[in-house]
Amino acid sequence: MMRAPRLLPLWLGASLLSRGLAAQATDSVPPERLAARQWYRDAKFGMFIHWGVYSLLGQGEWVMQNREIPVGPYEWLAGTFNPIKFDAREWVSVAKAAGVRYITITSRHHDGFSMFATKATRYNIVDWTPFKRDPLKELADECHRQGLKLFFYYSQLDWHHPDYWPRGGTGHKTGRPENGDWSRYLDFLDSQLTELLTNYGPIGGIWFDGMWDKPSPDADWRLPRTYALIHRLQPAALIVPNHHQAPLPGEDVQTFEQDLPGANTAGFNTEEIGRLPLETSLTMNDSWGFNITDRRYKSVPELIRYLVKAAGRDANLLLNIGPRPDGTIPPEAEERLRELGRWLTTYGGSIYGTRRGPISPRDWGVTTERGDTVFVHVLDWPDRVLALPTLGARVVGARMFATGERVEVKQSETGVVLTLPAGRQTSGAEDPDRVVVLTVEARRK
Ligand code: JFZ
Repeated sequence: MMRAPRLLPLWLGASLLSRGLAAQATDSVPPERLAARQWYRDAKFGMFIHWGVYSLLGQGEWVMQNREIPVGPYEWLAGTFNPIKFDAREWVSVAKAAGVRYITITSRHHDGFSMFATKATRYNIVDWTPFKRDPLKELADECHRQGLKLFFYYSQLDWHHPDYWPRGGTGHKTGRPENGDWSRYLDFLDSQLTELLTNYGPIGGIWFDGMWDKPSPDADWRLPRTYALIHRLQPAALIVPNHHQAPLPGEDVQTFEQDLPGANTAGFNTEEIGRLPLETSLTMNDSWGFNITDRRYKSVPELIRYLVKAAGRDANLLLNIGPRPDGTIPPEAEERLRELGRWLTTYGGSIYGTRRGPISPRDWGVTTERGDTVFVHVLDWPDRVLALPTLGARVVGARMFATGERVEVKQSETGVVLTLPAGRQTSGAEDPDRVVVLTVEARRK
C-alpha cells in the first residue's frame, strides 16, 4: 500500500474555514450545474478505476515513488504498456451490471503518464506505447451509448514533469533536474483539462488529486483560474477535489477517501462536512492500482453495508477497481460488482434518489428517505424488536422492503417500536441489510 506523506499544516485549516462556507453558497452556481449536483446526489453509486503504466508492476499506483524508480526506467516501462484485451464495452457493461450510475477513471495519475490522446506531451498512451489507441475516448463513447456519466480523475501532482518545481513532499528520487517553471506546469495542466473537456463529449466532471503534495501557500495552484476554465468549457461538469480539506470556491462535491463523511479513521480527511454533495471513495481490497498480491478483498455484505451507510449520510460510494495491465478486470472485483448489482436490483429503490433519513446514523443502521417514504436499514441488530426515536410524523404503514411482509408498529410521542417478522432476526451474509419501508403522514417541514 502506498506510503503517502502527512503534509497539511494546521494553520492552513482556519483561513480555509471562512472561504469554505462561502464556497458552498449556491447563488453563484448556474442552473445546469445545480441540476448536475442533484443528479449526482440521486446517483449514489459510482465506479472508480485506477489504471495506468503502474498496473504493469502489480504493486499499486505509488510504485514509482515507493520503489524510487527514476524517470528514465519508468519511461521505458511505459513504452511496454499494451493492454490488448481492453474492451470499453465490457468495462461499461460490468459497471451497468453493478448498478453504478457513473465511472471515474484515472486520466493521469501521479506518475504523470497520460492515458489519453494529448498534444501537451508525447508521454501518453497514443504516442508512447504500442497500443496507440485512446481508451478514454472509447470509454466516453461507450458511456454515452450505455447512459453512464464519465468523470476524469486528474492528478495535480506529477513525478515526471520537469516543471513540477519546487518539488513537494514526494517525487524526490526521479532524477529530474533541480529546477523548473511552475507557471509553465500549470499551463500544461490547463491545456490538458481543456482537451479532456473538449474531445470526449459531455463529461460528468473532474476528480482532482495531489494538491496535498504542495499545500498552499507553498504553491499557488491557480485554482480559481482552473476551476473557471472547467466551468466555462462544460457548465454542467462537477469539480470533485480530493484535497482532504473543507470545500473551496468553485467546487461542487466534497469527497472523503477511505472514510465515511466526518469519520477520519484514515487520518488525512477533514472532519468538517460542508453543504455540497458528498462522496466517499473506497478500495475493494487495500489498493487503488492493480496489486497482484493484495488478496484483502472486502466481502459483498461489507460492500453493501458501506454503500448503505454512505447513503444514510447523504454520500455517494465511489467503489474502486484496479484493472490488470492487459486491460482485464480482476475476477474478484467483477464478481463483487455483479453481486452488488443483484442486490441493487432488489433494494435499489431504498438507495437511488434518496437522501439521509429523519433518524441520523445509529449503531443498528441508518435511514434514507424519498418523499413520504422512510427506509429503515437494519444492518447490525440481533433482535426482532427495534425502538426508534420519533420520526417527526405519524407512521401510517410499515412493511419489509423485499417481501412486503407487514411490520408491526407501536408509536407514541417519544418514538416508534418496530417488530420485524420472525426468522429475520439477524442481518447476516444472506441478508446484510433488513430494509423496513415506513410510509409516514406528510411531515410538517
Ligand atoms: C490519493 C492518491 O495518492 C492515491 O494514489 C489514490 O489515487 C487515492 C484515491 O487518492 O490518496 C492519498 C493521497 C494523500 C494522502 C493519502 C491518500 N495523504 O496526504 O495522507
